[in-house]
Amino acid sequence: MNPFTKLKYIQSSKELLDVAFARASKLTLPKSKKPAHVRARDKEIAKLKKVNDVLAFRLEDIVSRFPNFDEIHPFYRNLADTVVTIDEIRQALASVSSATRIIRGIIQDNIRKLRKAESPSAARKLRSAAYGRISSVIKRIKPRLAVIRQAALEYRRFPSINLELPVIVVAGYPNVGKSSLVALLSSATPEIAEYPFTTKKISVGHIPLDSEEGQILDIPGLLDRPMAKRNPIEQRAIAAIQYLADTIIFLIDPTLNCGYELSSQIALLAEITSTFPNFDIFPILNKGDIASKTEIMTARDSIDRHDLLVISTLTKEGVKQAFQKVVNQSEKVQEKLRLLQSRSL
Ligand SMILES: Nc1nc2c(ncn2[C@@H]2O[C@H](COP(=O)(O)OP(=O)(O)OP(=O)(O)O)[C@@H](O)[C@H]2O)c(=O)[nH]1
Ligand SMILES: [Mg+2]
Repeated sequence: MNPFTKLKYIQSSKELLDVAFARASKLTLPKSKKPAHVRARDKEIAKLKKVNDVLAFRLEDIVSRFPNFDEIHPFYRNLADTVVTIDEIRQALASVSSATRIIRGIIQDNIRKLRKAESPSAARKLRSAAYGRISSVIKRIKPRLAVIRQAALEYRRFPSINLELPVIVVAGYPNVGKSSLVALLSSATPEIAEYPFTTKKISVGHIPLDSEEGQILDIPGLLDRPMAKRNPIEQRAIAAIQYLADTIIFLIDPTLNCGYELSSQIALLAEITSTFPNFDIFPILNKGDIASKTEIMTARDSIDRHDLLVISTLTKEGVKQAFQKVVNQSEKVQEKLRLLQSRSL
C-alpha cells in the first residue's frame, strides 16, 4: 500500500508566516491592572508564543508525515526517487527541522529580553525584531519547502498496490496498446492515445482471478536502451517490473502502427528477460485486427515462439483467453492465489 497517504497539503512559506502572524495578532489578553509596560510585555510575549506554537507545530507536522525512506517498500522508494531524489527530499526535511529549532531559539531569546522591556514601545520593537528574524528563517527555507510540497503532491497520488494479491504487469514499447489492454481487462481507466509515452504514471486495475482478486498494472512504455540512459518515466516502469511483478505480459505490436520496429521491441524483450531472469514473461502480439499474416509470422519467427498468442484490444479478440493462459501458467500468480484461497477457507 502507498506509504505516503499520510501526507497532506503543505503550505508555502508565505502561507505559513501569514497564518502564524495573523493568529498572533488576534490574541487578546484578559484585562489587568498591571502597569502599562508590563501589560505590553505580556502581550508581546503571548504573541511570540503563539507564533512559535503555530510554526513549530506545522513544520514538525510536515516532517513527521513523511515515512522513513529506509523502511518503505523498495518499489515506493524507487518511485519516490523518480519525482524528487530521496537525497534532496531528506535534505529539505532536515532544513525544515533545523528551521524549527532556530525559530524556537529566536523566540526564547526575545522572550527573555522582553521580560526586561521597560516601555510598551520597547516591547513592540523586540517583538517586531523577532518577527523579522523568524520571517527570514522561513524565507530561507522557501525553496526547500517548495520541493517538499511538490513531492507530497505527487507521492500521495502513487498507486496503492497490495502485495498480497497477484500483480500482473503489462510491459512493452510505447504505443503498443498496454493501456488499452489494462482498460479492457480491469477497473482501471488509463489514458489511451495514438502517440507514444501517453502513460507517464503507473496505474493499477483490479480484476477478478479465480474467485480471488488480482491487480493488473499499466506502466509507461520502455525503449530499448541501457538502464543508465532511461528517463525517470521509464524508471517507474522498471521499478514496477522489478519490485511488483508476479508475471509480465510483454505486449508487442507487429504492425509498426506503434511507430517502432519489431526488432527494437524484440531487443527490449531480450533485455528485460536477461535483466530479470527469474521472472515469468509472456510475450503476446497485439493489434491482430490490422496485423498481416506475414507480420505475425515474422514476429513469431523472430522470437522463435510459434505458439505466440495474437490478440486485439480493439475487437477484444483473444484477449480473455490470452489473459487466462498467462494466469494459469504463471507460477507466482498461482502461488499467491493458492495462499489467498487457503486463507479464505
Ligand atoms: N488497431 C488497433 N489499434 C490498437 C489496438 N490496441 C491499441 N491500439 C491503438 O494503439 C494506440 C496506443 O494505445 P495505448 O493503449 O495508449 O498504448 P500504450 O502501449 O499504453 O502506449 P504508451 O502509454 O504511450 O506507452 C491507440 O491509438 C490505440 O487505440 C489494437 O488491438 N488494434
Ligand atoms: Mg499507455
